[in-house]
Amino acid sequence: MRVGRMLLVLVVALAGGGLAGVPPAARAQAVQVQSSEAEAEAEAGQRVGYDAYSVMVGGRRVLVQAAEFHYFRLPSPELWRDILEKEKAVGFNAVSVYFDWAFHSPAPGVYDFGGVRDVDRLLRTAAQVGLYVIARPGPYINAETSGGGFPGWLKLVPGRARSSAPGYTAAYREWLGQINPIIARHQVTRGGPVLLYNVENEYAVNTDAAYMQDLQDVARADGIDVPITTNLCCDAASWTSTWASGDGAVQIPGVDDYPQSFDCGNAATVWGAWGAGITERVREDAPVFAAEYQAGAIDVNNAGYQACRELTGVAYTRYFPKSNLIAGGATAFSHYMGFGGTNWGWLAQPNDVYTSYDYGAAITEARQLTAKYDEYKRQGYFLHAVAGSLTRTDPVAAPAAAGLETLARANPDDGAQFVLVRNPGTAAVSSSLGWGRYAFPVTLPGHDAKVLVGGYALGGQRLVASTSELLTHEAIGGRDVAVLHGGQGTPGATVLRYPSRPRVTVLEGRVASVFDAASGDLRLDYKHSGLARVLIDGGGRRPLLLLLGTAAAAASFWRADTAAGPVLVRGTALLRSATATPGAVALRADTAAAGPVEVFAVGRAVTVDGVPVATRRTPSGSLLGRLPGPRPVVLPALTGWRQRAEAPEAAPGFDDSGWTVAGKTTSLSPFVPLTQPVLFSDEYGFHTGSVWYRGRFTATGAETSVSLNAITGKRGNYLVWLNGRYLGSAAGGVQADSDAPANPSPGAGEFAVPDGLLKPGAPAVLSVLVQNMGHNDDWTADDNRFRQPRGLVGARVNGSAAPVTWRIQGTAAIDPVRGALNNGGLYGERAGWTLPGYADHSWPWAGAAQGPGVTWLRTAFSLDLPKGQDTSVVLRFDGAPPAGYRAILYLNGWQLGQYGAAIGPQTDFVLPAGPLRHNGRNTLAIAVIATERSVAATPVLAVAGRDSRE
Ligand code: IPT
Repeated sequence: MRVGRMLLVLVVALAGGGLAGVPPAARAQAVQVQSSEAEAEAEAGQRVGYDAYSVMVGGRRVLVQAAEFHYFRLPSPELWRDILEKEKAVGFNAVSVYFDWAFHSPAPGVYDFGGVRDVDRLLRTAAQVGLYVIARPGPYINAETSGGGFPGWLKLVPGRARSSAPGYTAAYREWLGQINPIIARHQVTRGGPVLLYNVENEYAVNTDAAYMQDLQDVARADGIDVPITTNLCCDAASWTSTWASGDGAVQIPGVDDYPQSFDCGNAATVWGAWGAGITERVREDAPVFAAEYQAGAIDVNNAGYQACRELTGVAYTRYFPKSNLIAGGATAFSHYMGFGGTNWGWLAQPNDVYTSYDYGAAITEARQLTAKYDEYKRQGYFLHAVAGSLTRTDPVAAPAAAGLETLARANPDDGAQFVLVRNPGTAAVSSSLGWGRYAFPVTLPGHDAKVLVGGYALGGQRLVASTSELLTHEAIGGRDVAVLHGGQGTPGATVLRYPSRPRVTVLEGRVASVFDAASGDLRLDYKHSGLARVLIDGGGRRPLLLLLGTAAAAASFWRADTAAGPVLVRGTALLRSATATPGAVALRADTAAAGPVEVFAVGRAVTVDGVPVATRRTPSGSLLGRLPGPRPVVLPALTGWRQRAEAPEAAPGFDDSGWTVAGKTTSLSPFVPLTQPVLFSDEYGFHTGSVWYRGRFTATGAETSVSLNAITGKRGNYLVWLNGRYLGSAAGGVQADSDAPANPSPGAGEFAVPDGLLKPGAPAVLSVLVQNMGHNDDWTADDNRFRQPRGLVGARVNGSAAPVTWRIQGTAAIDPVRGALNNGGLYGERAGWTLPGYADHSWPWAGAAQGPGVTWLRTAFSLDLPKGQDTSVVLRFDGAPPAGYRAILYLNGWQLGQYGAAIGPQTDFVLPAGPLRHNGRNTLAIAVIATERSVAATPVLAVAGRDSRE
């Protein structure tokens, strides 16, 4: 066994030189080597360099095609592999990853890298899948995460965040001291996947060069030896530094491009709202790096993420990223986001996002592939195929086409030309492209673009020019197989050059060919329709199978590299990987429905997920078989809900003696408390979710009302009781730096004291439940936003001068498995009502109206989902989110969502495998926080997607 494995490793290592742009670790995956010992044998560190054209690994140019992925938004390490395999399968060779400080650190000096926080495992998985990693540990990451990645406790650390102030410096060095060694040991230079190391995030205003420099000095001292990058956003006019020179300069400054902005509600009309999105060269000696290339949007106006997917859909993707390539000359870029995921727990920054971080990405939050994924694949495969030429190009004069815009680049060494043809108008244009000696008909719909290739060594062939876009070309079994594509019904022409007349056999479709003996040019003319197949052999070159299809036909192909060369597969819903031995090809593939599968590979036999597939040889030389679809999935109805009201904290006699006394008089926040003492929840160590306050005073009987102010971030609220009597609720304040002067009384609520409620001389208790929604970001690096308090910021009993003494309670204890951001401080959370083991059998059946206040619903269900099949399950509420209450959803103790009209439009909540037991018993708990008497809706289970897979 061991001998066999070593032999395979050797074979693959030899073949590795031919896998241009494939991370070295992909070789390990290609032979399914799992043992780290074998991996170590296969891997040796390679130097990462760069010049003005591209990044280089071991002296070889690499076109870095990445997608952003946030492990912290998918609380299921087993599913990290699923997402990474999908990013790999789309043709990308890298993944860009933020590391969220707050996700790992509940308190100063306390760091957790276990379970869903096991970033070592993440980096290992990336290596096994064969993806490079762009590591982005911040310390500031933005990313719509609570605090922009800053832990809540940083609010108590003196010194401006994102500066060289000593307090902040000590804090971020503590984080880097934890995360850098992990990243460092997974660098390409040590045989791992980490290719680039990005410091800070869009650090362009209120900058401090000493801080920017220290981040890099610390990284170097911690062993980071790959190139250091940063990402600037988006508008050069506002940058105070480009970090291209001087103190704090990075090696490869990148630019974030968001051409479509974030107005998802107007997806139909927005086109380049934030400009053409052409990434600029920031530093002359470094490649053009689009560190974040818009690939979705945050749903700032609650239009729903499907609208964001349209805003940044196929049309956008066909136009802007292609322009970026040729106009900007980018050879490294990352699509933000490739997969958005979920703001589970209290991960979200409250002002821009709700639970879902689907982002309208190409892979949905429920891990399903979309039409945008198809477009990524068309571009991803193309770039993979031409990377050898496209990683070193200069602008050249472009062939012209009346009514269309053209731009071109060429490789000075091999002469390959890349021509962008785009239609900036909204109406279709049919024109003629004068390219070399040829005039080719071209038709482009409005707002569409193509990148055409000419003068190009296509495997063993000479491609003179083509008006079809290239999907890929692969050398398979002694011949070239090339796939070209164009819009349905549009004209296509391809010219290939031969030393002598070749034989042309049209196997399928209608393709006209003319050979010009003088030039040796074979010109093929056709209309893109279905998939035409042309076999060209003789002519002094090895055979070529030319597959000429529509864009949809192109998207039906998958490619993978194996030790015996590349494999092309047509059909299946996903090709995860392939392994080949002379004689057979083994695919790991998903199907969404029964259907044909066609395999272009060396060998006579095919297995899919280990099961042999009966195939026959086609005239194209491929193997054609049929695959079954996934098995049906039956989900149980959710019944047997039990219900229990809580909020004992509202009752006057509640024992709060164990709570923290809130008596501070000062705070580091620039926000001046409206009354004393300081009640900001962070001051007392409660950084996450709900907090309770109890204020005691001696009544005079003259009290008229209670005036409160709470800042919660957008979507938060608070509920107020006096001596156990519910007085009402108010929306929490959202106080950004800019409205500070305009809004001196954020989150104000005025609550009348009912007549006769308070007796002169008797003790009175004011109970306030505040829903803190997470911390503001620090995008402007000025502390006003980030240090904005949470919780009560002012409290006054009107009509009385009696002093009020306060106690506060938040999260009781950090959940060791689910982490610091999972729970807030509701009574039920403190008492373990969220957990599967909690005994609720004495609770009454649900259904009665409850509230205002806090009510819990619980039920359990068992699943027995088909094994070896990927089922994506969601929790679905019927109808629009309710206005009278909000619900916090827990699955087996994992806080996976918040539902309510004040939160956002979301009605489907993804239940990822891991937290969800696919074959076993599960418990759901829902905390309903009602501002009025309500009957809470109960959700159902639904299937968001199912794919067969092993
Ligand atoms: C840019 C950030 O770098 C990233 O973290 C994320 O917040 C993203 O945008 C938006 O989702 S910032 C921007 C102003 C485009």
